Amino acid sequence: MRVRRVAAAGTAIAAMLGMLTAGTAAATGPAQQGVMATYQGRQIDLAQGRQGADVCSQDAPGAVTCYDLPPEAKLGTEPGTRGTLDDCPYTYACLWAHAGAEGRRLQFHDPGTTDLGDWDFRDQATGAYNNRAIYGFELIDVRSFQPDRHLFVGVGQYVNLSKQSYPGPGSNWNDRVDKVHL
Ligand SMILES: [Ca+2]
Repeated sequence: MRVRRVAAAGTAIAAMLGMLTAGTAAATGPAQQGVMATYQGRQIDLAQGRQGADVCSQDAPGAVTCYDLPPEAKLGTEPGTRGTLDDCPYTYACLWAHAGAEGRRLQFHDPGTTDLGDWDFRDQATGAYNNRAIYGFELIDVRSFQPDRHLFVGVGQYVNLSKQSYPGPGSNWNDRVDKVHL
């Protein structure tokens, strides 16, 4: 719509003014949002924190639900307890904050690239499990002025990232993942 109006104005100056106006509107708009999720009957912006949610699940394009596990199922989401890989639903790619299916979990169903900063989970993953029916997924460490690093997780594979070597003396992939690509 805006493009058509600018074209009708017919001058480069008008086009520039239009761009400037759009830029000003963007700069004065609300703070950039992360992923919006449904949690306890309301919408939360995950980039502002998960507000205590045990699990956040991307179940369909644009559909993210966070929830708390019932007390008897808390095992795995509290520090020092253990869940199992079966906590990751079939057809999902899962990330945990700690190794051994322990800690808070994110799970992704649909293809796409997810910036974990939008999920309050950047540089936090330690466990990754691929319970998808087919296709692997990639974990990505974003680096400034250097190529990003990628780690592939095959179907049925569990990776303890703290035991996954990363280039550099004594380095590993723990707490490095910035993006997930399905
Ligand atoms: Ca990183």
